[in-house]
Amino acid sequence: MKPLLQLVADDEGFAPDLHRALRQRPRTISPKYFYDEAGSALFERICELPEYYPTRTELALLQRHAPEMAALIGPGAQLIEYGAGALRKVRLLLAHLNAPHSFVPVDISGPHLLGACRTLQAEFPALALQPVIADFTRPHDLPARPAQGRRIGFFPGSSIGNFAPEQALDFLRMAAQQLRGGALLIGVDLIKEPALLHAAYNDAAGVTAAFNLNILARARQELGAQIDPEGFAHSAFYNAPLQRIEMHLQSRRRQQLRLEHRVYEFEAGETLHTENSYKFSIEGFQALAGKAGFKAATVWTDERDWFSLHWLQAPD
Ligand code: AVJ
Repeated sequence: MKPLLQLVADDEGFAPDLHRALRQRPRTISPKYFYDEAGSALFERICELPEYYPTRTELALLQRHAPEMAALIGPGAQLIEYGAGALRKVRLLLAHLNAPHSFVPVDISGPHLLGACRTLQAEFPALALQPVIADFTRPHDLPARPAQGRRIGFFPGSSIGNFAPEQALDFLRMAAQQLRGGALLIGVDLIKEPALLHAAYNDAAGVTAAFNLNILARARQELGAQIDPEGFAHSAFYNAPLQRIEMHLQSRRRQQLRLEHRVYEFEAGETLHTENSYKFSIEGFQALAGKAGFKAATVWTDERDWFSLHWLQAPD
């Protein structure tokens, strides 16, 4: 198991992106900076929360329909997982696959990915595992295509919801090219009653708040930023017209924040926008996928229509 490591360009990274975020109005930073080791661990705790329905609902759908999905994937497939994380969901597919060519998890968090791969390899000793440490939202290389089977993409968790509509389209266009001749199996969270959405991002135990605030903890630890740990509050709400949950870090008072000799002012109530989590209708998502060149096929949903998994055929 030899990982393919792809470094990001020098002008990219947490420090320059955080400076850019703090100069901008409104202030916005990419949610990819949530996922250091502590953040990844907090996200896994979110997935276990009673209020956070997406993981549980998607896992049940995978469990129920894995044989049918494996049949669609077919023999000798090269399975590519975008933003692989803990590799919990893919196990359900792998267990049913017919002689897969290889499994290629792509993730930005190297240590986390390699740890998860070691555990997976122990469970599937015959599986060819080819991890790629890269930011899957930027151009990246993959191991060569199989001579026989197809490339199949797997993008669970409704992580597509983190992208603005134009970025989601860019990602889907990139995936359509990478997966030419194959397909994409993608998890998409559905529009539902706002109270249910609100609860999922404002859990009683405060894990989502800790996850959100972890961005500031990282800035202090990694970049030596001077930020009052008590100075910001977690804020998450459903923006119905834009069909998205927004997460922000909201300044509790007027204050200053120092990052590498620069000083930034926050007014009381001013926010740093840390994440969007878009929700879709089935038709709305299929239309978006269609614009990227995919052909919508099977859709699996739960009884309450809270979450969906889509089988999208990539162009030839
Ligand atoms: C991993 C992007 C799908 O949007 O629900 C969970 C991240 N943020 N709680 C989501 C998240 C707050 C999650 N995604």
